[in-house]
Amino acid sequence: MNSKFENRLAAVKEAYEQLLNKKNEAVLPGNGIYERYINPVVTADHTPLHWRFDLDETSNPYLMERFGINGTFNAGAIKWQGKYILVVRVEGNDRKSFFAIAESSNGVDGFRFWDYPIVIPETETPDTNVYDMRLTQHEDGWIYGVFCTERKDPNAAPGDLSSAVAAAGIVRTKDLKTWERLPDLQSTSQQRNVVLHPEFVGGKYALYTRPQDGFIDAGSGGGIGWTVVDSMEKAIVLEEKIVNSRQYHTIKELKNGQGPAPIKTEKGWLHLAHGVRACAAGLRYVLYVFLTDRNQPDRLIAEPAGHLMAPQGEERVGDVSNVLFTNGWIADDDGTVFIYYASSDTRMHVAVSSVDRLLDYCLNTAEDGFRSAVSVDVLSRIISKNLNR
Ligand code: M1P
Repeated sequence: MNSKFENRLAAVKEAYEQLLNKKNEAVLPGNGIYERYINPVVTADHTPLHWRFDLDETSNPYLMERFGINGTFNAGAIKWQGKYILVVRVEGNDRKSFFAIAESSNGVDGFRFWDYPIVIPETETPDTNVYDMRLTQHEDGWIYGVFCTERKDPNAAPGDLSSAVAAAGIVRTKDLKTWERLPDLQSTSQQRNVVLHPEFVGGKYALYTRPQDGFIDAGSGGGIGWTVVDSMEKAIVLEEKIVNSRQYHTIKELKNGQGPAPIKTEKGWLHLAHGVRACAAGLRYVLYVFLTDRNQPDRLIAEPAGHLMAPQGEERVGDVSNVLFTNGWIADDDGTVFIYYASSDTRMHVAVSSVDRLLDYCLNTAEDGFRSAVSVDVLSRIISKNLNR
């Protein structure tokens, strides 16, 4: 006869396998730029049972969770040995994030976590929290992961238990299993959303940065920055220029951060980023794209107005509601682009597009005119063209 424990274990396992085997479907007809998919691709419930439960009846007779997972979001992405790999930000119920790899063979469903989370070696100054890794397969032969390392602000006033300092932590690997920690990026500003460009530029490593005066407030931080460094083993921001700035009355008025490493195309470097504005409901995070020059990746050449993706339906609700965030995408050899995005700091989704479609969107959508009258003019031209065919 089965014990209560065994019955419960069987039920938990069945629910888990059903979730992991659920097929995903594109939401059609979509907007022509990309297709969203019906189901999230990775949720807290996708984390392995052997992480969450002690599976030994003697020490866990109620088969209760011993390690709660609060969310799985903001994943870096890479195609590796034919598999779609996400380096997921997994957040425990204790609010600490860590990285773990989930892989799928088709990129839209069937994501399964590897058995163990990634072990990130620490520097002399231990990280309090680590999150949002951007993966870059660099032409130097390494796969780099640049992530946010957060530590308590040493200058916080007594009683201030919230002030923190964000810096860019750097790791590299050749097999996604063993990760070498390099010194953090040295910068006079707080840095989150730092991303390594995949190619050398003028013989140097190039980084997209996001200078901020404070942990939350951008202050004088102008948007997506750019810096070049001689070495990733001692990376120091000496000069920083703004590639894509924050702008009044746009989707990136308050904050503007690079998403994953850009994709090289015939027409330039295709970038995915997030913009933030403040409203009565709090901060609203949306995704947008822009294009920079193929030979000069720090020169902006095209940017459609507004967002590419904004939170919809259940995406709008979660731990930090009204947020879409991305730090991972994969371009397949046939030009298919898998955009991995997180909703509301809670779960991971995919949207599928192509390099051609994203370039068409980037180059043939009007840029922001910064005034209502200009938007009406743009719209009127589209209407007239359609009505006078
Ligand atoms: O909570 C929304 C996002 O807030 C931060 O993003 P940013 O650096 O642009 O402010 C990050 O903590 C990110 O992880 C989070 O999703």
